Amino acid sequence: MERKWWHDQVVYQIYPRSFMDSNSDGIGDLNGIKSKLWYLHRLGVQIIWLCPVYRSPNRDNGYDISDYYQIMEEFGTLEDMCALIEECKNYNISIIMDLVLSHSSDLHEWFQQSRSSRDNPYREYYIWKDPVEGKEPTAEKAFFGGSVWEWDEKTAQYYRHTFCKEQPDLNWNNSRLRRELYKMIRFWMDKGIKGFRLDAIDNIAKDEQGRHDTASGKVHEFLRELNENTFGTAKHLVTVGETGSAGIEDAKLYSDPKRRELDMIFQFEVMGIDGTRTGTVEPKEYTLKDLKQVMSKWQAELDDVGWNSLFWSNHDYPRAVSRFGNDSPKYRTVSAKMLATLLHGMKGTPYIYQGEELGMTNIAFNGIYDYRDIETLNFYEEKKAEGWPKERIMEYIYQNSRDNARTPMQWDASKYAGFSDTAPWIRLNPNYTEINAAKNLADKHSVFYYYKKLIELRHTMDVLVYGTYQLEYEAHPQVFSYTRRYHDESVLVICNFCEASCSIPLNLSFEDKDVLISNYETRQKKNSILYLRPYEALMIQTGGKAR
Ligand code: ISL
Ligand code: CA
Repeated sequence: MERKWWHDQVVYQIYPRSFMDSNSDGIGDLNGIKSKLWYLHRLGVQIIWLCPVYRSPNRDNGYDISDYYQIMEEFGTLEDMCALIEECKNYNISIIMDLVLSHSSDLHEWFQQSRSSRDNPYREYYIWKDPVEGKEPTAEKAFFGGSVWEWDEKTAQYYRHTFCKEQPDLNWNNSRLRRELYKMIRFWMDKGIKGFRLDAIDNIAKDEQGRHDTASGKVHEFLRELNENTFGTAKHLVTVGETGSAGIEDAKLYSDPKRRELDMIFQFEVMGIDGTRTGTVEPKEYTLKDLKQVMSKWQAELDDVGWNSLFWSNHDYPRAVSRFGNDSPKYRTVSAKMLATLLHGMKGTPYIYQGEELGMTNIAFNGIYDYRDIETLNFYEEKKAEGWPKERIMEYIYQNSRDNARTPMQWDASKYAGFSDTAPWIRLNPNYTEINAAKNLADKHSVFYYYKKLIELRHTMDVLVYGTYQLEYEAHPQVFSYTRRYHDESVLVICNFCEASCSIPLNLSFEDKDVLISNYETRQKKNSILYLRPYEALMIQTGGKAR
């Protein structure tokens, strides 16, 4: 496999609205991010992915763009963005920008033109259809509730929106639109952006009826053209496509370097394993064996072709430790470290979502009035109308709301958590007095320093970057373990996923110096049995030079 500069790196995802407020309006901004680069540098990350910072009316917090060439007023100016890019260089940090190419805001000039008349030159930038038998042309449902079709009185046609109705889908069948997008991307490349995360990019192909086209392979044609006209023309860029619908075979097509589409994709098989955001409201039961099976399958299948992205959460999903670990005071830290060990030992690019390196947790606000996410708010209204009792709706929201991940970054224990000196746009998680960056930085056993060490290991050990993957103890109900191998180097990762202690047979003698990292200080091994305490995790070097 050809080595790439980003292969041994870890990406840190920033949700700018909730990261750091520099001008006391309660909203995170670019200068706020700039003021915290030292922190990211200390953690050791060299790539940050910025969620959208373009001009936007914020129906969907920046994922509804009204001007791709401008910065959102609340976040700052184009000068601030250039200054951030410059300052990042001093810390050896590259920026990946979020590209929302599947849709725009309804307030974008293109859509304003498009909806003004049927013969407007921008009409074909969006997807307009006549009614079929007096109704919506297809039965597809939008992600944020209702039909994907919205009736527009003025020109008497429907337009399509995969997400909310203020996010009309761009019509990729129109080559003029595509060229406009390429031009815009080159504008940002010229500003020094080192990569892109392509939002909902599997959504761009539509068939004649305006339906989401997943079968024809057109999405791959579009991506190759995009690549050829933009990021493919520059070396040293990295791209990751968000592809909610992708299975293994799609992933190979998207991320096989020979095909020149994308470097890697986000697939959502783990994110959907318990039913969260899969379109059903019933929670899905799953076991650790299911999780092992899904993660191992992706490791094996993308081993030679393509590249994995590894993540436990992002701005659309609940907090990792609350969802896959244990966020009770007793086990929060140890289980957060266990999850980190498991993920960062795998092959692919790990992504850290802001606050995950502190073990930040989910939130349960008292009432719907404290929630801000459009998906959550629409869900609440929809279920209320269906007659769900309020308690049931809130229970669901506590588990699943995207706002779990969007409460402000917890910097310290001062009022407003050091995020701002005024009330933030969304309420803080009250546990900020306990869980915050200052406290983590002051404690060498913190989750923060654990992540730092994992990042360092990846920078120094080829086996973690390029090694093969083999699942161990497959049938064990509470241990997730695997071996990585690269030439004569090998590493064994062992994670107890549960609160209960357990044991495994281990015919291997190892010393403390062979333990690359662990969330416990001592080992419990007798004869050939390794005893594992609650959420215990170890990464052991089992072969190679240093041993
Ligand atoms: O398809 C999915 C999972 O199978 C969804 O998670 C889907 O990929 C996701 O909702 C798309 O999210 C992205 O685009 C949205 C935006 O609200 C999200 O924040 C963004 O991550 C619309 O732009
Ligand atoms: Ca601000």
